[in-house]
Amino acid sequence: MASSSTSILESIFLKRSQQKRKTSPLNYKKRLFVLTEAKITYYEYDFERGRRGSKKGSVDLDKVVCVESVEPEENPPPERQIPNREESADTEQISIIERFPYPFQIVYDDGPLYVFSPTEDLRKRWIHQLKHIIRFNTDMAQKYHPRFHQDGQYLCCAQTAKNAMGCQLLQGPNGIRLNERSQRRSRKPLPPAPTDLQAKVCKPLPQAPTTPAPPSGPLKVVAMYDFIPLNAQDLPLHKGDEYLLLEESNGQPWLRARDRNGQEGYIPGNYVTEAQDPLEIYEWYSKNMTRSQAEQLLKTEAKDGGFIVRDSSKAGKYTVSVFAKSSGDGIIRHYVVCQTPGNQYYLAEKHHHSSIPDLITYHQHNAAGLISRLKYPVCSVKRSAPSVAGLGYGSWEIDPKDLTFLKELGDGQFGVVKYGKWRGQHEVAIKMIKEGSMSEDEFIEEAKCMMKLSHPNLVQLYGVCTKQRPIFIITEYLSNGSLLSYLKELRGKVAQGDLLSMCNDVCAAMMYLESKQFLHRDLAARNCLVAEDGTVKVSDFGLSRYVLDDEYTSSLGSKFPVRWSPPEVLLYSKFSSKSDVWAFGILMWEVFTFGKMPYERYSNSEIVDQIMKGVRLYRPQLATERVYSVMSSCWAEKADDRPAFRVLHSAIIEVMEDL
Ligand code: ACK
Repeated sequence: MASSSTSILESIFLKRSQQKRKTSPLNYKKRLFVLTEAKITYYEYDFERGRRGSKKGSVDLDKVVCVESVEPEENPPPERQIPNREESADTEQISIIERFPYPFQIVYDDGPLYVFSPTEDLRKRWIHQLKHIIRFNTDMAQKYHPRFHQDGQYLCCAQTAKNAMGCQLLQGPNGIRLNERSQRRSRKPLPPAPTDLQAKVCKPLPQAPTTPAPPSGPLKVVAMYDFIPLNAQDLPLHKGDEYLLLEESNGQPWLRARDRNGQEGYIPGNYVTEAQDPLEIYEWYSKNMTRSQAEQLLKTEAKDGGFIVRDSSKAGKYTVSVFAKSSGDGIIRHYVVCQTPGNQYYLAEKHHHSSIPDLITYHQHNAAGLISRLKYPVCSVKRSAPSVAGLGYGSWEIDPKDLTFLKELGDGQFGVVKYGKWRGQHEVAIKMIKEGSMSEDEFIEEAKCMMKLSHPNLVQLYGVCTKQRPIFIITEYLSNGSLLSYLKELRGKVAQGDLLSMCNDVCAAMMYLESKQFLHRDLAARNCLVAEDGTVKVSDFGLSRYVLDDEYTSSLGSKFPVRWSPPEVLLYSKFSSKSDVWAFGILMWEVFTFGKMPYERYSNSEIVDQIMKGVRLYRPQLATERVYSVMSSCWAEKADDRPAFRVLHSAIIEVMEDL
C-alpha cells in the first residue's frame, strides 16, 4: 500500500556489519538508509552519480523493540570521531560526507543494528521518527544496552548474547506509554535475564560507563483536564498544573503521582501529558484532526483569523490551518511548522521560536507572512474530559447502591442495557446480564484485565457488580447509540470525509487492541457506539468468548457472525488480529453503505460458498477506488496477506488528507 512504502527519511549513514556469524569481520560501510512506515531499508549508494544502488538489507519496523543512541566508542578512528571545534567550523562540508561520529542502535530480534550518523541533529531526527513509528509495537524493551556489543560481549554489562536483555532502564521512549505495554500477552518471550549460573560464569562487570547515564528520575507531566477524585486513593488534577509520576504503571491506566504540595495519589493516565510537549493543554491544538476536517470546521466558523494547530500527516510534524475572509467564501492555508537544525520553530522564515506555543503567541500578534494573524482558536467541541478507566483507582467492583437506573436503552446479546448514573453524577451504561447467558466466573476474572484497556476510541469498561444476580457490567455511556442505527439514520446526510473519519476511529481502537494482542472477535457496526460529538468507539471487545449460546458460538449457528468472518474462521475457527482485520473491512463497507446488511440477499451457507470461491463485497457507491482498495485489502484470502491495523490506519489518514 502506498502509505507503507512512502519514504519518510533518507540519509547516508555508516552501517556496522552485524556479524551474524562469529567469524565474519567487523566492517563499516556507507549506505543509503530509507525509512518508510513499515521498514528501514539500506542500499548501496553511487556517490559519483548521486544514485541509489542495489538493496543490501532491511528491518521490518514491527519487529523493532528499541531505538536509542549508543555511547561513543573509546578510541574511534578519524571517520567516526567527533571533529573538535576549530576543525568542525572549517570542515563542516567534509564532515557531513566523511565523518559519522554519532551512533545509534535499532534493536530487533537479531540484536542491535548499529548505524552512525554524520550529525547529532540527524541522529535525533531519525531516533525521533523511528520511536514515533514503533510506539505501538508489542514487546517493546524496557531496558537497553547503552554501549556497543563488541568482541563477543556488551561493553556495558559483559553479557555475551546479542539479544540479552538490556542492562539499563529506558526513559519512556513514548513518555508514559512506556509502561502501558503490558508483557502479559507477549507473543515472543523476552530474552531471559541472566540466571545465577550465567552470572557466575560471566566475566566480572566492567566499570560503569564514563559518560553519565541519562537521568531516570520521576517523569514530569501536565494535567490536560481537571479531575475530581472518585475514591480516597485518587489525587485531584488541576488543568495546566505539573505533577511527578512516582512509579511505573505496568499497563495500569492509573498512575501514582505527586502534586506540587507533596500530596500523593492515583491519577488517570489519559488526563496528563508529558511536560516536555504539553500542546494538548492548548485550546488551539486538535491532535487527531485531518486537513479536510480542519477545513470544514474553519469554513463553518467562518471567522477571519480562525486557526487550528493539528498533527501533520508527516509523522512528528505539526500544521497550522488558517482561515481568512476574502470576497468569496474565504480562503484557507495550511502551514507546516518547520524546525531549524538548532530546534527552533518557524512558520515564516525569519521568525524563529524556541517552542510551538511561543510561535503561536507570536503569530497571534503578527501575521508575518501568513494570510492572517492567528485571531481565533477554533476547536471542534468544547474539549470534554475523556472517560477514565474505572471509577477510581483499583475500584473494579462497583457497589450497586451507587447506581441510579434512569432509562432502558435496549436489549443486547446478554440482556437489557440501561442508562444510569453512578453516585448521581457520572453517566454510565449498565448491562444487566441475563442469567445463563454468560460464563460469569470466567468473565469476572477477565474483566480485571479488560479494565486496563483504555483508549479514546474504545468504550471504557468501568467495573462490575458481581455480588448479586443478575450481575451488572458498567461501561461508559455514549448518547448516540450503536453505529449501525446511527448510520441508518444518517443515510445520505454526510460527506465521504465523515464516513472515513468513523472508519478511522474504529481503526485507531483496533490498532490499540492489536498492540495489546487483544482480539475483538466480533467487530461489526452493531458493536460500535457513537458519542455525543460523533466519535465512534468500539464496544464489547472480547466478550463473545463468554457467550453461552451455541447459535452464536458455533460457526454453523444461526447467530454466528458469518458475514464478518474470513475463510480461516469459517473453516477452522482460527481467530487472530487478521480475522479482526477482515471484519474491519466489512465494517468499512457497512459505513459506506449506511448500514446495509453485507451480502444482503444471500443466506449464511451461500455466503460461505461464495467466500471460498473468492467472491467479495462490491464497491459501495460512496466509496472511491482508493477507499475500496483499503477495505478490500482486508479481504485477502490468506490472513498473512491482510495489512496490520497500523498500516490500515496510515492508509485511511492518507486518503482523508487528500480529500
Ligand atoms: O442502538 P442502541 O441505542 O445502542 O441500542 C443498543 C442497546 O443498548 C442494546 O445493546 C445500547 N447501548 C449498549 N451499550 C451502550 C452504551 N454504552 N451507551 C449507550 N447505549 C448503549 C445500544
